Amino acid sequence: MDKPDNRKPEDNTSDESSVDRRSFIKAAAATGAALATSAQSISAQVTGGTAAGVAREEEVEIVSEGKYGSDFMMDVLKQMDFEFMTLNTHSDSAGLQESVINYMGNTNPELITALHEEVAVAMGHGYYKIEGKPLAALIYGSVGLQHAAMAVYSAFCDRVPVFIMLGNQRNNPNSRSVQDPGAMVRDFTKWDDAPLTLDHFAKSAVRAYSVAMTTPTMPVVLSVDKKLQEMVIPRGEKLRVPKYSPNTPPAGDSNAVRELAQMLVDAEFPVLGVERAARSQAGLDSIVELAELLQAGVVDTIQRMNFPSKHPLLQEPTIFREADLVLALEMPMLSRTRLKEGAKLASISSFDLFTRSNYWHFGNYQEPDFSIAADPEATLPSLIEEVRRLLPRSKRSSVQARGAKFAEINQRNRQADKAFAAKGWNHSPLNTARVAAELWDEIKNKDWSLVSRSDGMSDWGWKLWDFNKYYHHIGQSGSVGVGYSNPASIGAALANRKHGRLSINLQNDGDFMFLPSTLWTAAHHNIPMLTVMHNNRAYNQEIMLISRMAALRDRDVSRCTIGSEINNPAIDFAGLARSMGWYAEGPIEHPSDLRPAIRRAIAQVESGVPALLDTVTQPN
Ligand SMILES: Cc1ncc(C[n+]2csc(CCOP(=O)(O)OP(=O)(O)O)c2C)c(N)n1
Ligand SMILES: [Mg+2]
Repeated sequence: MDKPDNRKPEDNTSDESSVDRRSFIKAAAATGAALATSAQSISAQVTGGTAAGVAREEEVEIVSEGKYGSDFMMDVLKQMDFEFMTLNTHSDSAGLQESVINYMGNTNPELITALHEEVAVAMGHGYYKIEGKPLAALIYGSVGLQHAAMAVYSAFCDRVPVFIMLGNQRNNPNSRSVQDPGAMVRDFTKWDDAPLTLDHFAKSAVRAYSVAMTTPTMPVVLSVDKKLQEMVIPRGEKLRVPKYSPNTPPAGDSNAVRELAQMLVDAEFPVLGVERAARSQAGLDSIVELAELLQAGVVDTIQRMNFPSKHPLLQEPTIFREADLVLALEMPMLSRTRLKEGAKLASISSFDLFTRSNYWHFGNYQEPDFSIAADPEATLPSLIEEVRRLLPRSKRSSVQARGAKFAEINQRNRQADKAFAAKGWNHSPLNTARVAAELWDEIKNKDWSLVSRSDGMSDWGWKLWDFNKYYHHIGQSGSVGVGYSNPASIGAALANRKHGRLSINLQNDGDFMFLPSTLWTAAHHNIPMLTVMHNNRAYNQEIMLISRMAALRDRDVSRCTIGSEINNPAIDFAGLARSMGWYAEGPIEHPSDLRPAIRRAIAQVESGVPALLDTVTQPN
């Protein structure tokens, strides 16, 4: 009889065909378990599939007697302290999944069932933007990764780390295995590997995490061979878990920082452009401090929660034209063509420290006059220090004067927004500004977090609500790929749950329908959140584009909903949500029905239940 200890790892596993009913029954019998016992309670594993794929009785191993490859893998992952592992279950990760369940007790990580692999990765995207650390996603290496690909690309564009593990069978051409699974997403991940041994897994897993978490943060992929997962670790085998030491993010060189500080101090009308500048509340606070110290205007593309939405120094992008110096903070796509002739452009960005070339996400070369390749959040404290040191007393009054000018412009912009919001206030379908305003009245005294893109509901949330904490908003998608928002919002809501925050998702109908199954995951895992539909029953942006095209060609604009409406039949979003365990109301078409529905839905969310309001809205 073969002792598992003596066998080579590759003999010591089961492939899909060997886990047939006959061998499962033998395994159950070998442990003394009753045949009627459910699969979860049988602690046995069939090992050693033969060439014909039939397991022999003597090859049955009892889990509790030894450690398996996937147990060791979890030992390695323990120090990363993954709170959650999203997955769509598959045979090539059966070893890992079982180790999470029984070896780890389904805690740190806890498995989160995703009904589509794109959901598994996009949830990681949203989760990171609240929690500041990644979750792990366990995905079928071949077909699963194909489903997940757009979500990987969105995370890459948005500089978000997701720790993706792929189940794969390197040695089995009869399975849906892949020779080089990472290849498909290599253009939009930072690093990947397919370890050959457990020792190799340990080193690569820690490296992958370190690479993913170092600025610029990005997704990484680790292909985990099924046989490695399932092998019994031979007795006496010495395996160690490499220690993970987080890298400090790259901060700007002190001479360069001093030079930049001098440029800022000398500028007459400086403006900060902020994109993915803040990674945490500390980053947001630093940007506020620098802006206030200089009384500089701030233009925010809101890819992160960089700057308070009601701050008087916040400006519209047109202000770039008036600046004599623009400092772009993690904003590599800001083109100097948007600046006035002769204006200077400076940059602090980690973009050049790592990027990829095939899938475009970078814009034209920025042509900065002065550039520091570094992480803005890590660099800002020393820049603030230098500015404070260099700012002469004699400049104080001119600094205050330009601050007053920015505040005046900000005030004008806000008044224009308010006037615009009031247009069509009583319309049915609903005015999106009214939906955002009524919602705000109900949440403003609560601890809330907007877990969707700020341009949801035509930016009205961003324009009308008071965003001032880092977790108030998760920023945009990175790729602008439709289908991101619904699952990313649930990932962010999952992160918000333990903090007791009220997660709000302003959800476009087109985006929703890519992955409606996302809702089931929220209900199944008790993730409370309020989803309010921007249900304009259309891919409205596309209708606008096609209509413009028709107008330019002097042809019939009225037909341009063809191919872009999501109507006839109208989707019953409330019914769909209820079918997956959500509290839901709608369609809500009349403004007078809105406020009571919001109150009822929030009460549900506060009792722990996800709730959806199907608000039928104006196109914009
Ligand atoms: C994956 C993907 N497919 C197609 C597009 C093209 N696209 C851009 S906007 C848009 C419409 C989005 O509709 P919806 O989410 O309902 O928002 P609305 O425009 O109605 O506000 C589409 C299809 C895209 N960005 N991503
Ligand atoms: Mg729509």
